[in-house]
Amino acid sequence: MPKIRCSPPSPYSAKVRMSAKYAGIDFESAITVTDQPSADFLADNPLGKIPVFITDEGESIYDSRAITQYLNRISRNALFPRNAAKRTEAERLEALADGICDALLAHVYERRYRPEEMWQQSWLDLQWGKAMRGLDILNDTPPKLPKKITAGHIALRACLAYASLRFEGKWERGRSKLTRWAKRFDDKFPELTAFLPRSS
Ligand SMILES: N[C@@H](CCC(=O)N[C@@H](CS)C(=O)NCC(=O)O)C(=O)O
Repeated sequence: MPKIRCSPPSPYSAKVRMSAKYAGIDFESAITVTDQPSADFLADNPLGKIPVFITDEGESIYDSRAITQYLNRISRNALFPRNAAKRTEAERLEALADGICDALLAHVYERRYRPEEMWQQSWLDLQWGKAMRGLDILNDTPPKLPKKITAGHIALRACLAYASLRFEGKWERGRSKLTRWAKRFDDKFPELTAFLPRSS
């Protein structure tokens, strides 16, 4: 069975595990620590980042967007529309959700890996601005939630759960369309919620 290297709080791990589940692809989760990467892990991904998808043949695939494309191919388009314009829209939604996560993660890492007296406020503000602008755009026009969703919808759900995990109470005000969207997503796809970012 394929293996996904992942960790419970990671939004990109959540996205690929939810995507695999949605696409009907069985996998085993291999919880992986990134702080002190093992030799095995680095053999799978020299960047020492998760998620990594490892096929039955032992091929490792990263990063998360390469994985969602791969999952889409092996599931005959379960995750992206065939129509070119719609596909671009889904890929852009995935990129926006991932980009918000990149900014939030940079904010978390600045505070996690540097002593407090060295935190760079201008850097934190720059990252926060990216994340909040992204969330504003999405709140203005939340994507429709049809029965057949895309990896873009899944990325957005993972992103909102990560924002709530790390920044609860700091992003939701004025963005009630998005918080309602997340609730509707969970009601419609309860089988995916087990993989949403949570503390390890
Ligand atoms: N662009 C990558 C980002 C992956 C990423 O940054 N993952 C984090 C965990 S959420 C990680 O592995 N961090 C460890 C590190 O950067 O050394 C993707 O989409 O997979």
